[in-house]
Amino acid sequence: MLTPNAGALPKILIITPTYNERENIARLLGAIFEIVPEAHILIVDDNSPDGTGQLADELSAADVRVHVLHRAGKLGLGTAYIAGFKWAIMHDYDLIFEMDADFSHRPEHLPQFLTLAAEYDLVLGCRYIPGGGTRDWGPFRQFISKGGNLYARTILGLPYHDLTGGYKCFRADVLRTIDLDAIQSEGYAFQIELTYRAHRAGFRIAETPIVFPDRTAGKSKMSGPIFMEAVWRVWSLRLGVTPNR
Ligand SMILES: Nc1nc2c(ncn2[C@@H]2O[C@H](COP(=O)(O)OP(=O)(O)O)[C@@H](O)[C@H]2O)c(=O)[nH]1
Ligand SMILES: [Mg+2]
Repeated sequence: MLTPNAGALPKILIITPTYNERENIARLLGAIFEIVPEAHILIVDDNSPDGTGQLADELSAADVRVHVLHRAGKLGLGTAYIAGFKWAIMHDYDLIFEMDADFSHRPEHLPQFLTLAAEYDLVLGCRYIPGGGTRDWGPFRQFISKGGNLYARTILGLPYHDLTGGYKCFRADVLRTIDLDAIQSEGYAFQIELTYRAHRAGFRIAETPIVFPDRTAGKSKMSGPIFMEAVWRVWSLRLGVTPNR
């Protein structure tokens, strides 16, 4: 399909939501630019008490490739990405990544996403296919994550092996087509719902193996309620409570 940017190099945006990631953000930007210097990065910060937003502003002032969206308070991962997606569409980016700020989504994997994005509309970073995996996880966490993926995959009838992960690359078309305002999920459910909606809309989806190490700096923001949201939201998607586009 012809896009406004057909023939030219794709404009790449990496969206990274932050809440208290002061120890990670500057290092992450450096690591990304070392691998994909032509990319732009959008930090969506929720008024982090540790001053991540202020640091992001300083990084943005020093580099035209760095952009920042500030929100008033901790409003959740899902709406942070939706705000980022809308910003990406408004600014005509062609390829839009989701990436955590804590190095669990390793920048070294970016090139393999970019290769597949030439042919696919959505590329999913997958821990649970050959070549992928987790590092430093105990057996219980592995069991919950693998079990959660099997649960969502089975109930929604999807052929993909990592539905809860959030290292993804979208072609702008996907984000323009999906009704972003209809998405209400926040955490793991948000990732499941995006892939489900893209699949239902008929987009071509590829999987690429990623190795996912645990964060070494800062703390996880995921919680029991975020996990439970995914458990029931899968059924609400399956039963069509949420519109399919
Ligand atoms: N803007 C924003 N970012 C968030 C929020 N919750 C989590 N994040 C960010 O989302 C990414 C993934 O969160 P993380 O706590 O590492 O999740 P985990 O890897 O599943 O433990 C990190 O970059 C967090 O800083 C939120 O409410 N708002
Ligand atoms: Mg993390």
